[in-house]
Amino acid sequence: EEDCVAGDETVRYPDGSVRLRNPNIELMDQDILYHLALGSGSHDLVEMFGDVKFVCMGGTPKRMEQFAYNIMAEIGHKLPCGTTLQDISQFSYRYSMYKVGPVLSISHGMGIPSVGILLHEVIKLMYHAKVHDPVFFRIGTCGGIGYEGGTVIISDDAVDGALRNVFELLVLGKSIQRPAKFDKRLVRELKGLADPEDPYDTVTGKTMCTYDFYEGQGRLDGAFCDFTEADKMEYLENIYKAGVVNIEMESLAFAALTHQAGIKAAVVCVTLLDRLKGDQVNHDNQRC
Ligand code: R2B
Ligand code: URA
Repeated sequence: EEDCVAGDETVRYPDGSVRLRNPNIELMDQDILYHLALGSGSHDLVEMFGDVKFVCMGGTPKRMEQFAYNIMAEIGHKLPCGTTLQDISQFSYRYSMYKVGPVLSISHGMGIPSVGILLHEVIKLMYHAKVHDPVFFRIGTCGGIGYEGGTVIISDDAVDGALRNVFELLVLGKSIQRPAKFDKRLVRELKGLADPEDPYDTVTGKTMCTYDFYEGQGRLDGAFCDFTEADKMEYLENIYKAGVVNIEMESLAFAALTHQAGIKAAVVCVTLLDRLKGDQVNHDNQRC
């Protein structure tokens, strides 16, 4: 499979556990996962997380708490009488994290810097916990390009605002670029789960990932706007012709960092609106 890195022995141990590509970590007496309020010295990470199979991330703490309860109902997971799910990362005051059996549900905040910091720490968490073959998902919201609100979009590629298929980061003042690749087999598997009876469409396509919600996504309704409506429409029509089906703000880092770690990952987003028809997101479309 051309784009399937999950079987790549250079990034995983033969038993499927996550290998860290950073030799510094093993040399430290403990590793503090600061933004998760966890650490390899302070917590038994194998005991707490060793059975994880799926790591689901989405923007907001409330939605990921709700998602954890949905998973709980789905897999028939029971909590001790009178207890509720605990936010494991509560005292980080940054991200929230819930665990339901083999599923972790974590909020990633908005944008590449936020999801990037989280991915560094969650990938290290998988390594410390000796997790085997985890699959990472981002379940998020997006703007559709030619799709009505309520459409489910599975990303088969991620590109930046200039349609480049790489995640670019300044490291020691120099630009480094990492390929942003998804596991094509996982994309097909997820698409196969769509039911023709579903009251919404499920499609696959190229996702544009931007560094801003307003100007960066060609919106006319930010605090600033130095382009015309015609300029905006020309841009959106161009990216539509290039195969872009939706725009959001995390997929590039998500694809690139999981690919780099040899972790299978997918991004599945619901459209809140069709950007070819407008800019403003109606509150009814976005509940938490
Ligand atoms: C989708 O929604 C957020 C912006 O409203 C951002 O996190 C994203 O990717
Ligand atoms: N999230 C985005 O990044 N863009 C949208 O248009 C809607 C949600």
